[in-house]
Amino acid sequence: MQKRTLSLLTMLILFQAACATQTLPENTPETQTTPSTSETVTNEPLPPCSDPMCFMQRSVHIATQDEWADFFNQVEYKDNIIEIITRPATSRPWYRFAVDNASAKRIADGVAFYKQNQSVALQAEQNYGVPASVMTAILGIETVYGRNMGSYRVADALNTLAFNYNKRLDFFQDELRALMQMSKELNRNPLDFTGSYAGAMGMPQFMPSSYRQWAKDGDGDGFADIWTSRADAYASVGNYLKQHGWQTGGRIFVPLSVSEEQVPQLDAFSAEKTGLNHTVGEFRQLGLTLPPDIKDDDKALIYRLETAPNEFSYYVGLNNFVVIWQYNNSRMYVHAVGVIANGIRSGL
Ligand SMILES: [Ca+2]
Repeated sequence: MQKRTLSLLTMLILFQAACATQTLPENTPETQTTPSTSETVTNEPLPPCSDPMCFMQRSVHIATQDEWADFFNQVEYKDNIIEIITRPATSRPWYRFAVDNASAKRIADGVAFYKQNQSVALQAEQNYGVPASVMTAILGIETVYGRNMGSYRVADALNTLAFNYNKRLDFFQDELRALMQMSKELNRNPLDFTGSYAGAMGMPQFMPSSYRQWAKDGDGDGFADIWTSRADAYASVGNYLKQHGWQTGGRIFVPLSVSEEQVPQLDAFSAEKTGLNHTVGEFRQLGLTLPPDIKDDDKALIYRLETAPNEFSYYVGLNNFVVIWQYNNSRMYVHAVGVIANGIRSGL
């Protein structure tokens, strides 16, 4: 190990002579799948580093060269992570997605989990204004209520992806820096943390940058322990949703009854796949019926889900739909959260 430290440092010194001295901007886009927005980029970003040497040089504002060298001497490269992440994504229709993510069993387990953790769930609901059922549903989809949190060392996962997953080198290099930062802030070894193959941690599956920004200590022991403290997991999810604009009392989605002649227009809305570009009033003018408590000027979108082969149901997504979308950028994910949350409420 010592020998490799020396060689890394020697290489670093040689490398420094050749490498530009700019540093990367510290703030990078939010990790968890924000719906696409067009933000103005004023500075030309540097291309991502292709190796730890360059990365270390650009990251000395986070940790010293010795600390980084020590880190890179201990982390491992995990072949199977690259295999998993580069597997072609199969796009599943809702009726298949729902079997895995919003089944009756998932809902029943959610009711049980909610009941077991009712006091901390309701405490978080009170603190953040997000229904306990919604936070429970997110923990249910992310990790089956804390059962599948992933057993990779986050350091290994990020080290593997940051220099080998070419599609998202920047993203994972930023997360690697965030991991080092959070370790320092928590006074822990960066190799201590476990998570998924992509570096998402604990019951709510926060990436390190999200942990630093949104994780909360719900049980008051001074540590936002999203791995083992359910109070902390609830508080962290609640805080994330609140900070992303959750409207207390607002709905996630509303199912629509649709006539045959409305279908082409609704399909066009559904194909937009962007944020809240329309208003409820606009949809009412098309003859769609929405519950009277939803105001005409509430922002809204329309989406459809394939509920059986070639059969589609249509929904209006409201503000809180887009808030959950920022947790995971998939309409089926958001819909599943709504379905589980409704199921939990009915099952209590
Ligand atoms: Ca805690």
